[in-house]
Parts: sequence; C-alpha cells; structure tokens
Amino acid sequence: VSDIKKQLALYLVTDRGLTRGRELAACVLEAVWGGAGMVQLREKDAPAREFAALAARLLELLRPHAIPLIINDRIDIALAVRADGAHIGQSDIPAEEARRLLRRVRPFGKRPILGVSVKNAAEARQAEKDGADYLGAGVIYPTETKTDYQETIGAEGAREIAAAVHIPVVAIGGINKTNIAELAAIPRLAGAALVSAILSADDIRASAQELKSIWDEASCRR
Ligand code: TZP
Ligand code: MG
Repeated sequence: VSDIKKQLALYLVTDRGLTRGRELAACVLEAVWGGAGMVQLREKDAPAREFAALAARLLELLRPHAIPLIINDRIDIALAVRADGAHIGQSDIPAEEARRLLRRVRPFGKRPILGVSVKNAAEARQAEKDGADYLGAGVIYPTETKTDYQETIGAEGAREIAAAVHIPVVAIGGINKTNIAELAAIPRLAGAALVSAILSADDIRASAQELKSIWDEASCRR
C-alpha cells in the first residue's frame, strides 16, 4: 500500500463556515490527532489572499506531522505556498493542464499530488489518464455542505468508480459514522473524505477517531 493510499483512509476537507465558531487551524489539528491522514483546504468564499495565508499557516502546522495539504481549485495558490498538491473538479481547468502546472511545485522535493473529483467511471478513467494521483468520488449521500450537485451516486457509484481505475479513490459527500462502514466494505476504495461529520462535531478529535476506527475495522474485513 502506497503512502498516499494509507493517508487517504480519513481525508479531512475544510469549510470554515462549519466549525461552529472554532478557529480552523485548531480544528484541523484536532482532526489530525484523531487520525485524519490528509487535509484539503477548501474555502469557496475566501478571497485569494486570505486563502493563501490560511494555506501557509496550515502547511506550517501540518509539516511536522507529515500530513499532506491539498489546495482546492486554486493551482496558483498551491504553487505559491508550495503545498503538497491541488484538487480540482470537472468545471475547473482540465486535469492534464493542472498536472503540467503542478510539476513546477516541489513540496519536500516530492512529486506534487493531483486529486480530481469524478461522479462516474468514464470521468474516473479520463482523470486517471490525465495524470490524477487520486480521485474523489461523489456526491455519495445527500449533503448540505455542497449545493451544486445534480444527484447522489450512492455506495454503488463509489464501487463502480473504484473498480474502474488503478489509482486510489476516496468517497465524498454526506459521510458520517452511520454510513462509513458501508463504504469501507467496498473493494479497493481507499478512504472517505469528510467535512461536516468531523468539523461540526462537538469533539472533533473523538469524531475523527471514531470514523477512522469504523473504517479500519470494516475495511480489513473485506
Ligand atoms: N464534494 C462532494 S460532496 C462535498 C464535496 C466537497 C461536501 C462533503 O461535505 P460533507 O459535510 O462531508 O457532506
Ligand atoms: Mg473545484
């Protein structure tokens, strides 16, 4: 199992609006202590300068833990702060272009990570061909965190996507402690990416711990 595949088992995606007033950096650290292996900074409403400053701050905090920080949407900011990679969707610049741009960043002298959001097997195969390192498959279950999606793809959608490619796939959208085991049972699915079930929890660390232990237990039985 590659490094990134292990790190993706519990993938925290941020949204400052969902921390219930708590400082984002502190929440991210709590999640990491609870077992999140990778973090994506996704702040749709943040002005670029603020987004970059937040990214730089999180990088500083995460480096000692060897937790990769992935920047959502903004390849330019990922390059500027020397983040570990970027994550793009189907309406962002094509993955092939993103891959080319990202080659200019050398986080720790390592290859930068490119993640791509997909909703079906065809998009997954294309993203793999374009040079994605991992895929986010969703929206799995109904969620209020993302508003611009057409329909949910369910666990079945995640299963088809994971079976269609060789790179790691994480499920995203509406995942919580009541449904994560169903996903962990899917062959070759690398992990789950979550926003609200972690960031809005009363105890962020405990919530991450619980999600990770459910994942670990259900995925080793498959
Ligand atoms: N992409 C697909 S669903 C989603 C994103 C960013 C939001 C997931 O948030 P939550 O709170 O885990 O449902
Ligand atoms: Mg995007």
